[in-house]
Amino acid sequence: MSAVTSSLSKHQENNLLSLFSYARLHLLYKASIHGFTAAAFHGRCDQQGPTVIVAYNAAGFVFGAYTSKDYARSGAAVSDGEAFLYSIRAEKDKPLRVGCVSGKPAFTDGGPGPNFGDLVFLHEDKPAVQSNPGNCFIFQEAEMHGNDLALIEFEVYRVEGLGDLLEKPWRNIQWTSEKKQQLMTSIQNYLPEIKAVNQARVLLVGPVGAGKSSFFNSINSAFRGNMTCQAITGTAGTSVTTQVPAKVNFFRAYTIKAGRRGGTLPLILCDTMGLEENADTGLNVDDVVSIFKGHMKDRYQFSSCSSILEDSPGYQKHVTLNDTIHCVAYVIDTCKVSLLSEKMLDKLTAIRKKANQLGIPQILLMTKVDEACPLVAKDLKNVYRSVYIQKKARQLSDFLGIPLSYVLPVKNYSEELELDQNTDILLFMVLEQILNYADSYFENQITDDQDGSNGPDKYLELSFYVDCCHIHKL
Ligand SMILES: Nc1nc2c(ncn2[C@@H]2O[C@H](COP(=O)(O)OP(=O)(O)OP(=O)(O)O)[C@@H](O)[C@H]2O)c(=O)[nH]1
Ligand SMILES: [Mg+2]
Repeated sequence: MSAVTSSLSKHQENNLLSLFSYARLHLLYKASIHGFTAAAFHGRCDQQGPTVIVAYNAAGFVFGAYTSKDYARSGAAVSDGEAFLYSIRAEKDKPLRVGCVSGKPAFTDGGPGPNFGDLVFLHEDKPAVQSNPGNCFIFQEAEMHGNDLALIEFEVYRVEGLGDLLEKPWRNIQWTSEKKQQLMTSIQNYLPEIKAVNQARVLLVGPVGAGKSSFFNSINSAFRGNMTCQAITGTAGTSVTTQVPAKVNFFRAYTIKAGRRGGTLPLILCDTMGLEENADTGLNVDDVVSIFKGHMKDRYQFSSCSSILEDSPGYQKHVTLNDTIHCVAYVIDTCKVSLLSEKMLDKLTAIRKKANQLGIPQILLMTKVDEACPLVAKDLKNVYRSVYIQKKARQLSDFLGIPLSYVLPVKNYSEELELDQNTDILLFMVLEQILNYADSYFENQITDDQDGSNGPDKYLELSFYVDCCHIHKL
């Protein structure tokens, strides 16, 4: 499924955003893809909170309506003091903004297309607008839409307020070179609690394009001391991990070196193909369970039609605690939190359930904090002061039932050519936390051995148990 993209040019988007105090736009509906019908509009735009309609005509006008209220097909006339109609034209610097006449309703919340009285969109389920100014909104038709009432595109965006900066950050970070050095040293010196295990094995799971591979590249770069791109990254509707056959559709277990000729870190980052909404595309839950249990070998080639089987070439039958996953990091794009679909949340919940059953600690990485909040883009040190990022962290914690303390914002390297101290610090903080949680996993294995009579063999038994679970699907 290819991604649905906005038809707004950067100039038009900036002009539209200038009508709001401080907001970002999420595309909910695009008529050329979803249909120029009232049913398609309501299916995607009802109960979405504040939204803005963006209609395009062949005369070059981009115009529409904002409401802070829900569409709900209630049949009621809705009053909304914040509602307005607007129009953007390339040759004009400032958009036209027309507020609602006081005391008049902003729109009729019916079953047909959005009806702002003076402008009725998707009129009679067609790519058309009915224009009748002078009742609730006063405007000149030539200025609003140039008297061209046929639409070449019609979109609706959710408008999300970005909020400001908190007076006090919700987590304290020292943004100093000493802190960076201390974090690096503590990660390099990390030793898993269990002697038989050499490296903490961390699995990165998340929707397509969330930044899983970029997270590995970023950590690798930060430790190397220069930018690296070992894992292939990119943007597309489907997982980059499946686009170039025989090149990137692999399960990868990456080791990381401290410096070019330095030693290997006590950490393995396992990168997977992205999760997709549909049941039969992207990474499937059965494959995730096989990875949890250590059965998937490095470079196993994912297949979206079937999960790994015991007789598959990349299946590792005999596993030890070195092969199992010790911590799962869910990777979610902060910009897309409110667009996570039920289907995607169901998939993530199914994976969480399996991880819980196996006692694997889980953490949530919110990537692209720079894209999500301009205040963070301006200065990464604002990451724990941004009201928007905090709101998204809380939302994610709610959606997935993961305590807020396990939700960590992060910014990956994406287009930079040089490393940045603050980006490194945030990345290392995440890594340090991951290692702490991996330790909880190891500690649990040890506390299970209450009488202390079991040496390393205990873990061979455990691994055997893991294996049996798989075979007998206990
Ligand atoms: N600005 C910004 N861009 C990011 C960040 N993380 C990733 N990106 C960009 O997002 C796009 C997707 O990143 P990937 O790392 O390929 O995502 P992925 O989760 O591995 O995707 P699949 O393997 O396709 O499932 C790339 O263009 C990255 O450069 C981030 O923190 N900030
Ligand atoms: Mg990837």
